[in-house]
Amino acid sequence: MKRLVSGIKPTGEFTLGNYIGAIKQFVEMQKDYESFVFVADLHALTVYNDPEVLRTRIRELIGIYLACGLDPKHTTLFVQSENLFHANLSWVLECNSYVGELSRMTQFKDKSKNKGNESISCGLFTYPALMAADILMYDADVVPVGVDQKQHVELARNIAERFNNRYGKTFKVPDPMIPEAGAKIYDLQNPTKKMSKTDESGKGCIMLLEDPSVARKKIMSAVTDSESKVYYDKENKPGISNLLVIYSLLEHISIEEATQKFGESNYGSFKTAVADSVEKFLVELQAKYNEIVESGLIDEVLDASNKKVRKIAEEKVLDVFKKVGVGRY
Ligand code: ATP
Ligand code: LTN
Repeated sequence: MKRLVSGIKPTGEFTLGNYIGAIKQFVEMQKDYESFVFVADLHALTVYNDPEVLRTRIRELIGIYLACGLDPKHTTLFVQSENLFHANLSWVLECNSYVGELSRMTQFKDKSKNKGNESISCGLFTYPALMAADILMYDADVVPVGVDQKQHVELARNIAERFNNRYGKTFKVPDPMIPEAGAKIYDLQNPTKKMSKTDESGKGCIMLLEDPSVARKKIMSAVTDSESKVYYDKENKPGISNLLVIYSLLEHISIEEATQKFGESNYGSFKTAVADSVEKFLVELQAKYNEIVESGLIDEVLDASNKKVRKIAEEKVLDVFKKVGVGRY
């Protein structure tokens, strides 16, 4: 069975963008792939996070993974920092990456823009090498991510190929997998910008654990356009197109079917339908989440998976150390 590896950072509140762009794919693919899905908590350290809040978010994300339908029978869920080998492999991969290629990462450029070198952590710069370690550690065949992460997966491919050429076949070269529809969910107030958990006002962003009635209001006040016809046109109607994508993915129908359904509707009734759909999704998700939190399942699942991932990782890191010549054996 082919392997899938992916993760999400436990920073900020988790969003509908994280669900549609990432978690939904993991859930749909878990029966066909041996899946490893983790909480990328070491990646969260690239910027300062309150330690208590960070720790809360780590558990929260595992709860969300389970509530969204990741099944421990198919998916090994774990916390990145609890497997100490990730940081070991990351160092070796950093030493096989170049400052030039890391400087070309658009996420680094975006996140460091307008900040002086004295305030950007080195971790923000070397972030993709740690991400490569997460992926290459488990010999991933596919890495489902939102489109914004594709460049990092491509870098992981390059690092794997370079390492294999230098030291002999060690890593599988992974493929990114970007969902076709919903690769990017946009901010409801600024629909040309990604819906992001680090959005300051929060008005344009649906949080998975927020009050569903608040989420409903956010959809009802989403920015649209001055026309009054519902159809998909990302360039000229980014707000409506974004709502069509959200609706079709939550209702498991195509954008064409959603467009046909609302082609004759005004924006008010279209938004009401999208708001109903989002509200229902959140109510159901949160009911499952609360049940999971109370059941103690989170620790049970993590305790069981830790042994498994550490064993795989230790073998990989020892092989890498042997190949690069560090250690006595
Ligand atoms: P930030 O918003 O702070 O940059 P992020 O949400 O992009 O963070 P992660 O939480 O680590 O970063 O992202 C987890 C996954 O969710 C990634 O695969 C990312 O591409 C996906 N994702 C996040 N936001 C969206 C979005 N608006 N649309 C589609 N996918 C998204
Ligand atoms: N960088 C990713 C999170 C992440 C990841 C990974 C995704 C860390 N390691 C390995 C896929 C595979 C992000 O910010 N979304």
